[in-house]
Amino acid sequence: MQRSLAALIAIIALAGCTSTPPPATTQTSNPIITNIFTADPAPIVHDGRLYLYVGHDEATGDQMFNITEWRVYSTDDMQTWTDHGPIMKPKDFKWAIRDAWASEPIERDGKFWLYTAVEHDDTDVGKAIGVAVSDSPTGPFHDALGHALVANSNTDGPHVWDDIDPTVFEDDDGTFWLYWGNANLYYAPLAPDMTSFAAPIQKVDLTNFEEGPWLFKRDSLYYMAYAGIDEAENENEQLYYSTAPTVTGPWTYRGKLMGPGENSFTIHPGIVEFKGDWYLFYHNAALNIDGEDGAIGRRSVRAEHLYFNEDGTIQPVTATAEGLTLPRQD
Ligand code: FUB
Repeated sequence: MQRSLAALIAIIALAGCTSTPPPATTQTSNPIITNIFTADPAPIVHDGRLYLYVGHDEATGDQMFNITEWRVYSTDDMQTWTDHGPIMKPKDFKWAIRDAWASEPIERDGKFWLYTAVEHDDTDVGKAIGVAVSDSPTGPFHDALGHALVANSNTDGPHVWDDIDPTVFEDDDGTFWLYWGNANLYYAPLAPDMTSFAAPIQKVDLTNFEEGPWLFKRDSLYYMAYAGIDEAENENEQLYYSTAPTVTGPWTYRGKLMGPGENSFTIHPGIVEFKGDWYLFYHNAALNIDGEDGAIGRRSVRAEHLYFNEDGTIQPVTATAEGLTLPRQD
């Protein structure tokens, strides 16, 4: 009797030693940056780090936006962020006067090319796409061309701010593609110099498209996520996406990715795979800094996990204040 009791105790003790404790999880929170207002997140991965490009919005009072510079942050674990500070201002383009609007960088042969939207000076009108270059993902960036890559006069849009929100992508054959636009979605292949186009600018219609395109590829499918408006449902922008078998289409509308941003007319996607998991970056205007409430301007960037279904469609994402549970819990 005594022997079997001792054996039982030994078995229980052994089981206690060998059972694996549940993995420790960490919870991040949204927004990611809380000391300044930031908009239009653009994440890229380079050498095991995720670099996040944002516009720094200094709007006050009734100002819509006052985005004065682009800044970059980086992380290697999605929890701890390093602030690399400002990397460029709109006036670093001699032909631009203000508005560090949405931008996206890409690396080619050790150089980092930043495609970005700014307000043109009075030698053209409205918004334009500029291209800047740096030897490092953290800048500093300088104008690579000396004039706009796309000025308002180069496209046939319904208004003067249709040339904004560039998204840049390298296809499997080594061709780099630029998509951009507001109301109209334009695209063209970049020439090897990255500062000119290899073919004429074309236009494509995507359901509900408004602005903020973000092009990426997963397995054999091309994805275009974007901010769009479905007025029957909501007067504010929401995130939608379409997919295609090639980088130029044909695009199939796949529905809504995320509902409208809190307090915000705009929303803006940035999607990336990092260390095996996919993330959706976006912005809303839920942050309050020193009494400056969120508004159409004064937005802040955030991140959520992104889940794909077996057939390549994406599960709709809900904006959370809790942010990411790491490691990801499936
Ligand atoms: O942040 C300024 C503009 O608002 C961006 O270019 C658009 O995508 C929208 O987020």
